[in-house]
Amino acid sequence: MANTIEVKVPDIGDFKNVPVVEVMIAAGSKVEKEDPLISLESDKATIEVPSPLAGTVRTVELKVGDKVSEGSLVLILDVEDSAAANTAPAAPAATSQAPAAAAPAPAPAPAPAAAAPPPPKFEPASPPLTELAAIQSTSPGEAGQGSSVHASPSVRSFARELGVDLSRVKASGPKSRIMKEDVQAFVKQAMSAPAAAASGSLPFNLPPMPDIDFSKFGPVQMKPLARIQKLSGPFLHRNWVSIPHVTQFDEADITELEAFRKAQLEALKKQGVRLTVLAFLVKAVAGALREFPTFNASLAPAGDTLILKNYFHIGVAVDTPEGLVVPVIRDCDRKGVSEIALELATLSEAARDKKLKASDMQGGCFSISSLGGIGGTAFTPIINAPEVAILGVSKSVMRPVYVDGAFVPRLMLPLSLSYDHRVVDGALGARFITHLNGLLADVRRLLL
Ligand code: CAO
Repeated sequence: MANTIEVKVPDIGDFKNVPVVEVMIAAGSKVEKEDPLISLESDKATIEVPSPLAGTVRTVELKVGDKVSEGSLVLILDVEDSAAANTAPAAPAATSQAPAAAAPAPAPAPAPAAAAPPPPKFEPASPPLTELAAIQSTSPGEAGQGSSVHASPSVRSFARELGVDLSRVKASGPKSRIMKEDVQAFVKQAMSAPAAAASGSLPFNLPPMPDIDFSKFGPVQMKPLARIQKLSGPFLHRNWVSIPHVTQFDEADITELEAFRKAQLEALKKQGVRLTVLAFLVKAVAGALREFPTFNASLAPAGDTLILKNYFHIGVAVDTPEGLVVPVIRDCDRKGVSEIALELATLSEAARDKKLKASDMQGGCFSISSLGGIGGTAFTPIINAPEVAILGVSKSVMRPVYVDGAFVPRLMLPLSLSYDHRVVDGALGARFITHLNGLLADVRRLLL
C-alpha cells in the first residue's frame, strides 16, 4: 500500500539559500532510495539531495533557480513500502494529500540505523567560468578526464558508468553545466559513429564520402566484399586511424643468405620443405625482438602500461581468396629455419583451404607481411593491434652497391617497418631495423 511523504532538504551544514541548479526528477518519476533528486550549488560546494526512500514522485515542489535551505520542501513522494515510510525521516505528508483508500499510518517506530537518511553528496564547486573557459581550451587529456568540468555528482557517476570523459561532452545547462541529457547525446553520437564511418563520414567532422551513381558514366557491376574482408575491414580501419603509425624503410643485403638458401634448397625439398626467404625473416625477427623487447609488447588498453612478452610468436599475413589472414608461428626463437619453413607452408595451406582454427591466429607478438613473391619496392603495412609493430617485405633485387671503393652486385631486400609511435620512438625504430639487417646480412649470426 502506498504512503505519502514530504521530502525536504536535509541538514546541509552551514549552507543557506542555496540555488537549485538541477532537478533530476519530474512528477511521475520512479526513484530508488538514494537516487539523486536535485542538485544545489553554493559558491563552495555542489550538493546533491538523494531520495530517502524508493517510490513515485507525486509532485515536485521547486524548480531550477529556487533558493533552498534545510527543511525546504523538495517533493511529495508516494512510497511503496509503507513500513519504510514510517521510519523515514521526512515529515509525513498531510493526510489530505494521501490517497483516500490509504490505510492510516501506524505509529512511527524509532528509526533503525539502516533507515537513516542518506547524507547529501558534496563535492567541490566547479571552477568559475573564466577558469572553465581556460580548461576547455586545453585538450581533453589535459583537462584531467573531466575532473574540472561543471557537472553534478550524479551526472559524473552516470558518465563514469558509461565510460564517458566529461571534458569531451558539450554542456547545455546553465553556466556551461553538463546535464545528464548532454552525456546521453554524447553517447548517442559516439554509438552512431561506426555507422557514419561505414557510410563514409569519418568521426572527424569531415564531409561524408560522395554517393555517386557510377552507372551514369558507363557500365558497372556490383561485387560484395569477401567474408574476411568484411570482418577485417573495420579492425584495419580502427588500427589505421587510432594508432600513430611511422614506417621506417631500409634494405637488407641478403646476397649471402640467398646463396646459403639456394645451397639448401634441394636437400630440404627432399624432406618436403620449401625454403623461402620468409622463413629466415621470421627467425631474424625473433632474434631482433629478443634484443629489443619494446617491439615484443602490447599497450595495455588504458594506454599507460607496456605489457612485455617473454615468448616470441610471430604472425605471417597470408593472402587467400577470401581475404587476408594472419596465422601465428609459435616460439620462433626456439625453432630452426627449416622447421619454421615447414610450419609456414602448413599454416598457409590451411589458410587457403579455410582450415585454420581460431587458436592458430591468436597470441601473435609481431606480424610480417611479405609481398616479396609478387613485387613492389616498399609499402606501409598497418599494425596488427594490439601488437606494436609490423614488418613489410618487398621483392629483393640485384643492384650495384658501393662496397670498399667499388660497385658490386648485391641482392637487396626492401623492408618496411611500421611501428606505433606511442611506444617506439624513431631512434629505436631505426636501431631495430638496423639490427635486423645485420642478422639477415650474416646468416651465421642468424643461426646462432
Ligand atoms: N623477394 C624475391 N622473391 C621472393 C621474395 C622476396 N622478398 N619472397 C618470396 N619470393 C619468391 C619465393 O622464393 C618464391 O619463389 P619460387 O617460386 O622460385 O620458389 C616466390 O617468390 C613465391 O613465394 P611465396 O609467396 O609462395 O612464398 P613465401 O614464403 O614468400 O610467402 C606467404 C608465403 C603465405 C606469406 C605468401 O604466399 C603470401 O600469401 N603473401 C601475401 C601476403 C600479403 O598479402 N600481404 C599483404 C598484407 S597488406 O595487405
